Amino acid sequence: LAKEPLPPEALPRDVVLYQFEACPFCNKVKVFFGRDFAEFFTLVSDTGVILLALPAFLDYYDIPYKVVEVNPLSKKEIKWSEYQKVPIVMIDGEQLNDSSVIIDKLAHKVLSKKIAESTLEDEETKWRRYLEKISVKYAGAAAMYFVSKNLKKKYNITDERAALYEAAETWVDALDGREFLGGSKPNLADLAVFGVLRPIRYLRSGKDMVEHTRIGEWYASMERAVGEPSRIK
Ligand code: GSH
Repeated sequence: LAKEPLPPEALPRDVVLYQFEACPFCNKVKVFFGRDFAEFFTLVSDTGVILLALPAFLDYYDIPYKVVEVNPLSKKEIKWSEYQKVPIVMIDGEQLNDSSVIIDKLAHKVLSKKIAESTLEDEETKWRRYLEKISVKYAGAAAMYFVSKNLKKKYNITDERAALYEAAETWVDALDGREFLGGSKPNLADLAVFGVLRPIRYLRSGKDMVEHTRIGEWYASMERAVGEPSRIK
């Protein structure tokens, strides 16, 4: 499957994140790299859901990114830096300090450029708006789920699942028989929805979603199209 070409200057070639495993600011940035479910919600509330497309986007375009675990005591991995806090992100040799700055710049460098440079079809815009709505709704529902779990009110799960299933079915309806919303290749809306769902796909909620809705086929196509994570181990 040939990937949609992007202007080469729009793509970072080399992305490195320096972090502590347990730093809340780092975790905010890690969401970008598609690691964890809980962090997904931080990003939804902090920066808007469209940014969730980024890890899927980096993987789709095979942009390599590296995560460097910094020793919190010696900090020897960031000895070269004047700024001595984490997270730090290097993009093509440019150093970004502070989680908010990082998220902002990454979003601009990668996503906004793509958005700005492509003349988005109406449909794609419409779907990105829709995604913002449902993700906020679902994130809210899931946050409720964690709260209610603590309170042992497990029956609240139903509503959360219903919201997720409904969103999945609506998405499949929109595909209208096409492999991707973008047709034979994923467009940014496909990548954004995939970016949102990927962190939960193999958790209970994601498995349930694939089992109980028609989204599985599109999801599998997206997995094939996006390919292996470009994160360097
Ligand atoms: N405003 C910064 C951000 O949002 O990135 C704060 C970053 C921050 O305080 N990081 C902590 C750190 O690096 C770890 S959670 N502390 C080490 C130190 O201050 O020496």
